[in-house]
Amino acid sequence: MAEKKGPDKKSIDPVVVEMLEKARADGVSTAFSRAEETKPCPIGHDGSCCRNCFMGPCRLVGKTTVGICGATKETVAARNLARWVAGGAAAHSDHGRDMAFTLLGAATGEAPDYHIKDERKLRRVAEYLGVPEKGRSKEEVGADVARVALGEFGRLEGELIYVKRAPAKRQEIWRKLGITPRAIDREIVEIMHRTSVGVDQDADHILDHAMRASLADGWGGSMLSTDISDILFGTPAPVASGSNFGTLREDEVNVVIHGHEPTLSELIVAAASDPEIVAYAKSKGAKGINLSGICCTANEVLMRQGVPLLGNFLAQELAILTGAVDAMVVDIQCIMQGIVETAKNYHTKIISTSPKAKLTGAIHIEFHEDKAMEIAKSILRTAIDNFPKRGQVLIPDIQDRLVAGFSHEYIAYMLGGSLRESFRPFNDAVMAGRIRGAAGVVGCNNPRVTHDDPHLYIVKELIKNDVLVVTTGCNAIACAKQGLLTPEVMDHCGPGLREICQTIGIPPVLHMGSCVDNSRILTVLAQCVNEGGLGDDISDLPAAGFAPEWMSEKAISIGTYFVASGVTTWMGVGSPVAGSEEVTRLITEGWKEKVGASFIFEGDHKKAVEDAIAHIDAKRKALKLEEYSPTKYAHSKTYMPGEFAPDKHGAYSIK
Ligand code: NFS
Repeated sequence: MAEKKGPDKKSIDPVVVEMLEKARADGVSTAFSRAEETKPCPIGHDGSCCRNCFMGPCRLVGKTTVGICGATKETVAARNLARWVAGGAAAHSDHGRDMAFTLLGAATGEAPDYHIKDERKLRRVAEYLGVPEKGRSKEEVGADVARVALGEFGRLEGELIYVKRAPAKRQEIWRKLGITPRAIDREIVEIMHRTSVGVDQDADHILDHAMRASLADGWGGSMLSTDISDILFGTPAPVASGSNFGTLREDEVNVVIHGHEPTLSELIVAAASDPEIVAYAKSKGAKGINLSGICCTANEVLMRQGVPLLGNFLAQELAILTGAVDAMVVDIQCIMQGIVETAKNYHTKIISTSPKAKLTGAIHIEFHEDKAMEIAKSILRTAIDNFPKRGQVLIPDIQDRLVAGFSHEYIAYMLGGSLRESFRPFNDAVMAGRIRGAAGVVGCNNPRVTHDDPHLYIVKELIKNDVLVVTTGCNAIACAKQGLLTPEVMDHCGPGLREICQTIGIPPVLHMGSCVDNSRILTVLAQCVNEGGLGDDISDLPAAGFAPEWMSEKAISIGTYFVASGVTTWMGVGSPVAGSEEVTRLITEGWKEKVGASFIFEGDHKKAVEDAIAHIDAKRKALKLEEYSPTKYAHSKTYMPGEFAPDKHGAYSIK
């Protein structure tokens, strides 16, 4: 029998360890304890269970090699993976659609509490989308941008407009393979059709379409979501804030915002400083209202408003255990049903708000954009009324500082200045070998691995080896909690990367936002290629992707569109297609031939990062760049005791 994990092995975050001890003492179940009690079904885990009709479910193990209809292991594993892409792409894209409706409401006056904040971005996006903007008011342009965006979901013919944001060669690869996304909804629906009983049976063919639907997410639904959120709430620029449970306040009403869409959380932020609401909080004995975020909502309101990050996906139940959370306000996605049960043991009110997501047992205050501020205030009043009902409170006194807010616009501005925004200095640094390459490290938490450990190990290894890291989602929150989003972390970087970060004034780990903001990473990659000197396609770049602790369908969609865009991507935890060697081959070697990148499931995060660094070096070699030398730029730094320093072979260790 496997050794039971004590709290100390469940997370490397001391706050999580402390709260898990409290959970045990209080007799409260959490995702961590349930993961211990419920082992994954080994057949489903490997992608060998087909439940797409009622002749089965067919479990393809042992002597059973085909299902009742004759479906093989390859077909079943490919269908299962494709359906996950459909789920993930649907979630991101439906979020994007709602952002477009909010923009439409803001522009027409039907959502009077929303306004177009970033007119410059609006006019840029209008240009991309072919909306005339000269001589027109921002409201006129905004309404047309929203309509064109909404049209992308059900586009009747042609290709998604944003496809042209990709480098020309990448567009050619997609067209040649027949995987250029046409309409966002269409690609998702087509996955569901093709994978229903008796339709597409060729694993390779099913997987091609999975790539197409994932591209409709990355270069469609998610990209529109990011752009429209920036138009409505502002394009992020560097912002300082804090993270972890130490940001909760004993003497203030703590409202935790959790979920994904910024539509509600932005209004909660605005309502929290309304004098009438502040006065109401004081009338109940609190000093004010303290907001903090969980999951990707946290990243959205951090990037634009500086609201502190309370924790990532696995912290949601634990926050309630502090006894200090007066309300947890949720909208959509990554919200565990378990929070309602946990809250029954404490005073926390769980408030669901989305017309799409009700939580049984929670208070439902449905959010509608035409009455947004009024509803946001009523939510806050419910939280304030709960403040006097607090029992015993335990707030671990641990927090870290962070700098976030690195939109692709800001990175280009930072590198080139406001008059000549450009990726030139970055490309030059890569070509000179000061920066070895770049990696996107993103995605969820998963209690099947030690919480935050693979996330942080990979990021630390990368920066130590002169690889610049861009981060989003739960990885960004893990990095924040360990102080990796501050300039001080420079001392943990390789010398070349440090020199560049010091010159430009950026941390080596750049927080680019929420999971839909992975589309910002696609834009950065395209801009690097277009800048010149690093090949003519994304697959030429010395770059890698990681989702070290993935668990959701959304992470599968993200990983698939990274790969289909040309970035070899390592997914941690384990493989959901392990049951089929053929599917494993198709998404690694097969996709490498087709789209120039592989989708690799590797449960050993130490091996994953080693392989990724070797991959980055191979890409440098193919570009005929100078061979990377870890000691070449080491002269620029005198190493002090306790710092990471290279030996004469370039291996880093604490001096
Ligand atoms: Ni994205 Fe995973 Fe959820 Fe955000 Fe976190 S769990 S796929 S990172 S919060 S969406």
